[in-house]
Amino acid sequence: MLPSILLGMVFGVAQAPLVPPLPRLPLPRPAAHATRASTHSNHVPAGTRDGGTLTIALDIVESAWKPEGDDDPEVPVLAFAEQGKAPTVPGPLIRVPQGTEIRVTLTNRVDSAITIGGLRPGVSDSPDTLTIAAGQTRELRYRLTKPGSYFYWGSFGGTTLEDRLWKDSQLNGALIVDPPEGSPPDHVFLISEWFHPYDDRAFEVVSAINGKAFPYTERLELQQGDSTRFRVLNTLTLFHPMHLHGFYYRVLARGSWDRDRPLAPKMQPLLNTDLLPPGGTLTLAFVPTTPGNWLFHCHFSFHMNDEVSLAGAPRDSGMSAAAGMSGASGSSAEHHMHGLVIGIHVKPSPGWVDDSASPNARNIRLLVQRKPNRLLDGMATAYGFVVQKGDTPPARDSVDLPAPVLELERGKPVRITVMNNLQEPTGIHWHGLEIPSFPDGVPGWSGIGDHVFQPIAPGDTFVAAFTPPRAGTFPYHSHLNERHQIQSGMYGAIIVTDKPRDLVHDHLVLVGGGGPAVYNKIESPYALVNGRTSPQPLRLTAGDTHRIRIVTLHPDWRISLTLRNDSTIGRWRAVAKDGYDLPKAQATERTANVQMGPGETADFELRPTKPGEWRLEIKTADPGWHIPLTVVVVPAAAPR
Ligand SMILES: [Cu+2]
Repeated sequence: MLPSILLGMVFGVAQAPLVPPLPRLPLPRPAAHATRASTHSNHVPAGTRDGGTLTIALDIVESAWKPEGDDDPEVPVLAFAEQGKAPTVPGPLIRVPQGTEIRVTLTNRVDSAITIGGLRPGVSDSPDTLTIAAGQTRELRYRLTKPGSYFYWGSFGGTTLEDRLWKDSQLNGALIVDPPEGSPPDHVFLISEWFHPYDDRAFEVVSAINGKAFPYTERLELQQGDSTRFRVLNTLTLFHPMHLHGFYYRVLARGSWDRDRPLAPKMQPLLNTDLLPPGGTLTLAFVPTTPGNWLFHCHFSFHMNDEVSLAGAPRDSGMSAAAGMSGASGSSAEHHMHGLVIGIHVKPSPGWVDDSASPNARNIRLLVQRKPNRLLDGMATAYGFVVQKGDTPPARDSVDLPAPVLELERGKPVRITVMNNLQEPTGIHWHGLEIPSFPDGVPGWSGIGDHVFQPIAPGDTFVAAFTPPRAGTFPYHSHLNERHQIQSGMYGAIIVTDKPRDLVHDHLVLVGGGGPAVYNKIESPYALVNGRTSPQPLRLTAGDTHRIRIVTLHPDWRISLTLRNDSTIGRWRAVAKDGYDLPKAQATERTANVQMGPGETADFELRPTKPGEWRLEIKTADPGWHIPLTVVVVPAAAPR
């Protein structure tokens, strides 16, 4: 597996404006005897239950998998099949009550040895794998005693979960152990990826949830107000910042393929974006309180755009006309999203009325514009925002960096008129705000019934009317062609408060894109902190409590932030996550270091005791760029 840095490098170049897309590459063909894998939504458990025993026979077979539409490519994979049935991607669901005895017969029907992990979570303290030679059968008997969300997996003999590329990448199955009293209804989402590298470091890749990539993923039909529970299983060696539109979710457990860690109720955070680690699992619950169309998706733009789609890639490896074929598929706006996206329709309760429109709303006119030669030492065009003040519009080629902070008052309605002065369509998402679906800003998706938000065409306007119900720190950003538009600057902060901010003690650190990542060609970082590659220092006062609001919105990177001086890492108190104030048990003082993915916000309180100079080191979690932000602590004003 290529580390995400390489993903960023290749994809970054592909997304640079005026650089043609990489040619689509020929895909390997399924073996002649391969059986088409069916896909499923992890709702029906496999095997035969008899009292306290589950008997299941799993074969490992050559298969062919179609992760997207009927006309899109089919690729070769190894897959699990319940004996006597067609292979499936993901593999058969194993779901039993705690204490069940498992009798599993594994038969390797492919011509390589296969290593299997994750079938026996909780049985052994160390990671538990076994290898089955080609043609061999193994029988296992054990008891599953620890409730939780797990997955089993297979890889070529002697390799591990981390080594898998394309052929063995779909050897995955969900394994859920329910407590004796049972679990509330849930949806089990298994994330997988088929990744085919080529010699010249190019690749073809598709990312899927339960065997299908958006827009072919399962559509959830929920009823307004119904408790909803997800178990998310990440079989990749990549992180995924999983973002839910419209609602906060409660994290009930975080784990990995071989162990699960339930959180005590008072330690369960409420958030809308959580960084799911490689091999990790996440169990979450939420209540869809507002009807309409919503999304649950990975917030890395290259895990939800056409870079993780095989549509358009040639299937015949003899085809030479492949070069130059575009990967873009479908012209409907909904199809701007691919890969790791789940669509959610929430049906309104009887009698529900949308009361978000208000005649007394405050008006904000937000212009979306571009300024050539503004980023990357003049090499790249900045995309961004300007708030119009008065009747005279600002210059058409002006862009404010950092983007204007939208200072909103909790409970006070606003009407934000977005004017698109770009030469391409866009849509703006007010990330994390609990507002109606229509202004949520996902083109071709947000809305209810046939009242669906459409992309804002060049020269057009869109009015987002809503009332922010909660005080906190939120991002706003482009939700169309995000890789390019957010990389180029289309992101900013929304700060919702009850009273005007005390700017002496309340500080914003906005980290995000600073131009397309044209690696090795330029010196300056392709990122900005507070709109600059060399940000202006923060000024704090010794003895005072300061609030630092961090917003990270680089579409490609996990970002690490550490407050330090030459010898010491500082300490701060966590006070909010994703705009939600932390309850007392979670609002703890801790080492001033945090790792955040795109779309996450976090607020910390800092009380420097004496004057001096600190640095907030802001850098990519993987090798990439580094921008230090100087933090100057000045003496407290002399007492009078
Ligand atoms: Cu992702």
